Amino acid sequence: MDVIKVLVILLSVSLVEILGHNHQPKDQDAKNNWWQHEVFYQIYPRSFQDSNGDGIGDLQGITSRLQYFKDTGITAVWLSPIYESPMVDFGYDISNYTNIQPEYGTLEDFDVLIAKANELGIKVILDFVPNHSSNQHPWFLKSVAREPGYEDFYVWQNGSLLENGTRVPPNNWLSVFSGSAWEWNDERQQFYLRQFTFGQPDLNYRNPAVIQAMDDVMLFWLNKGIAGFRIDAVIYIYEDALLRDEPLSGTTDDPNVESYLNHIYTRNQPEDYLLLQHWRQLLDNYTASQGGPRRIMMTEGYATVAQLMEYYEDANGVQGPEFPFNFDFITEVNENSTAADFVFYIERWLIYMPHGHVANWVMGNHDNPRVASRFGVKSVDAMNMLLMTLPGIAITYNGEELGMTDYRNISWEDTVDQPACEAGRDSYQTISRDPERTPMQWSDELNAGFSTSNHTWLPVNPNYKDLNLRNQQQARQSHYKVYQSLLKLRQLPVLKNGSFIPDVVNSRVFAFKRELKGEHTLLTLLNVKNRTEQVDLTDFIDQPNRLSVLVVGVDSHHRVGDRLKAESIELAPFEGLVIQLNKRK
Ligand SMILES: *[C@@H]1O[C@H](CO)[C@@H](O)[C@H](O)[C@H]1NC(C)=O
Ligand SMILES: *[C@@H]1O[C@H](CO)[C@@H](O)[C@H](O)[C@H]1NC(C)=O
Ligand SMILES: *[C@@H]1O[C@H](CO)[C@@H](O)[C@H](O)[C@H]1NC(C)=O
Ligand SMILES: *[C@@H]1O[C@H](CO)[C@@H](O)[C@H](O)[C@H]1NC(C)=O
Ligand SMILES: *[C@@H]1O[C@H](CO)[C@@H](O)[C@H](O)[C@H]1NC(C)=O
Ligand SMILES: *[C@@H]1O[C@H](CO)[C@@H](O)[C@H](O)[C@H]1NC(C)=O
Ligand SMILES: *[C@@H]1O[C@H](CO)[C@@H](O)[C@H](O)[C@H]1NC(C)=O
Ligand SMILES: *[C@@H]1O[C@H](CO)[C@@H](O)[C@H](O)[C@H]1NC(C)=O
Ligand SMILES: *[C@@H]1O[C@H](CO)[C@@H](O)[C@H](O)[C@H]1NC(C)=O
Ligand SMILES: CC(=O)N[C@H]1CO[C@H](CO)[C@@H](O)[C@@H]1O
Repeated sequence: MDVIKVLVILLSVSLVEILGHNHQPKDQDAKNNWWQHEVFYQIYPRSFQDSNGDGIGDLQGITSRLQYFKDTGITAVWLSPIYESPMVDFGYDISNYTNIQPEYGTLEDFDVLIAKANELGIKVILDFVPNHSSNQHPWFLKSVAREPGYEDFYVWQNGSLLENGTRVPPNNWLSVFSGSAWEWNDERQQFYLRQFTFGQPDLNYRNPAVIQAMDDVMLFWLNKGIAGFRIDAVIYIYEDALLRDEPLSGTTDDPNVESYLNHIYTRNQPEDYLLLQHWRQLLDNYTASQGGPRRIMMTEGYATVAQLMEYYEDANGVQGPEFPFNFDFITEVNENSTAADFVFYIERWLIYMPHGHVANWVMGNHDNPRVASRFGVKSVDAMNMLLMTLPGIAITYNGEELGMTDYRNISWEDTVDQPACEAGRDSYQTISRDPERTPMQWSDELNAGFSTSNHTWLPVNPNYKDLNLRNQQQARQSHYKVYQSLLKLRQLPVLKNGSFIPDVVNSRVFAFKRELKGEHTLLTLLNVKNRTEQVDLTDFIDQPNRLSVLVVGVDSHHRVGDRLKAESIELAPFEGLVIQLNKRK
């Protein structure tokens, strides 16, 4: 059956369940706007499910868990890289853009994954890593050998030779990891640009043949039936054509660290936006010619809010990706933030966002500590309530629906994250990204049900004995059940399309309303501090109104269905509530 039809049926069924009557979305809308209120669930394939007992997650493992997404209410997933790679940076260093990493399976496994996902109405987004290839990629090897057609696939420069015989790079650009961004190649007798490790040479996007090659890669995967791309590290794609030195930042005296320079010639160059606009055209053309749901593009880049907004569309209104990831819940707020800080950063995105676009909220990913470790384990449910009741798109990193925690206590011997290894035995622990990448905790069986191997690529967090999906499915209340009920709630028109009205109640508590004509208003209420609060919302809520509780966290004294009085609502430390306002007739 047609994916869209399945989606429509699923949607209508849930709406009937929630509302007691039928809101049939128009088929056309469902097609074009399917992504606008979607929950995108990030799968870290290496840690999700191992099917062959080698201790490493794989594609067949993901396929075997697709039903889990359907049961949870997730209809779109994005996969961190699965391409062939020497795995120096766990797949962010690609040696063949059109093949699957053998540890993860084969192209046939991928076809099966897509077919099964389609059957279940789940869309698949792939990670696309254009900033560089691996130095093992045949393109690079050919470029080193100056094979015709490949000479300029990468950014090659002579640099200069000092009188005493020392070679110096063409300019002062620095690698994100450490030291010069230029690596000398003996065979070709030139420097190549690499903004990450020496094994990750930057592709030269000023060469039309490179653009064509990457377009072909995109079409290869689109033809396999994916719904779009998540594009990695977009701010690094282009560098200044004149190779000008970057000015000193003045914030550090260490000439080897990235922050020594102000990166005005290597980040967020105007051409980055043009390339994304080109890819957007490619995707739109593809959708137009092939039919089916809109193929979309979401981009990763840590940048200022003004720079990010230009990815949505530029000053001339030319469209870029459907949305650039909003990392504010990771980069701007933390365990010490006040209620006003939260509201400020939510509003900032909404205010800066150009008209006609859709907001998005990233609560976690494979590069940052988990929610339970950033905000505290008590905040897990409240943060999911926040994520799921804001306007627009929600992005969940695998395991966050269970409230998984970082496993910081990974030994030096077991550490595999490249930057952590480079940092050395004494300081790896604070910067390592391994703690948030440990295997998914499915059950209390061996290796949390992730693998039957004696050795998993990263250790399983020992807390899996209690903290696992099966326990949470069986418990009367659990983080998972809260998450599931929030996903169901998202089918309500008021959450899809309602206005957003926030209120800072005091420095510890904030609230926001979602309102839509003809629908019950929803209210989300969050206590972000460690003390019990008694709040009075009479100024914020139109009277008279009856308040009934829709979603509560696992530790709450409130229950779903409870009636509350606007003049006095008690919130436990870090508690969140989702409340429905029922107008008195
Ligand atoms: C990349 O993988 C594809 C399989 O899709 C294979 O046909 C091709 O030969 C590989 N390319 C290189 C350069 O190894
Ligand atoms: C780079 O060096 C080579 C060999 O010394 C020389 O032939 C070439 O002209 C140089 N290229 C530039 C752009 O200076
Ligand atoms: C050559 O000169 C440069 C610049 O003065 C200096 O940094 C470098 O150490 C010298 N190299 C040798 C081998 O003397
Ligand atoms: C998209 O289609 C338009 C119209 O056919 C064409 O001019 C343009 O080159 C195409 N762009 C891409 C990137 O495929
Ligand atoms: C929060 O504040 C405490 C106490 O000042 C401090 O130790 C901690 O590092 C802060 N956390 C963050 C993420 O800034
Ligand atoms: C950390 O790991 C070491 C070695 O495996 C173990 O002895 C210790 O108990 C662990 N500590 C915590 C807090 O888990
Ligand atoms: C796992 O460990 C057990 C006990 O140490 C051993 O008998 C078994 O052969 C090991 N299995 C594998 C696949 O290495
Ligand atoms: C509500 O949905 C309609 C139809 O999809 C759309 O045109 C409108 O812009 C949406 N309103 C809001 C506030 O998002
Ligand atoms: C919150 O307060 C309680 C009681 O004072 C204390 O035990 C707990 O550690 C605190 N939690 C956080 C996350 O600060
Ligand atoms: C933003 C970013 O870091 N993007 C990727 C570019 O390449 C490096 C090195 O592989 C990766 O670590 C990044 O994830």
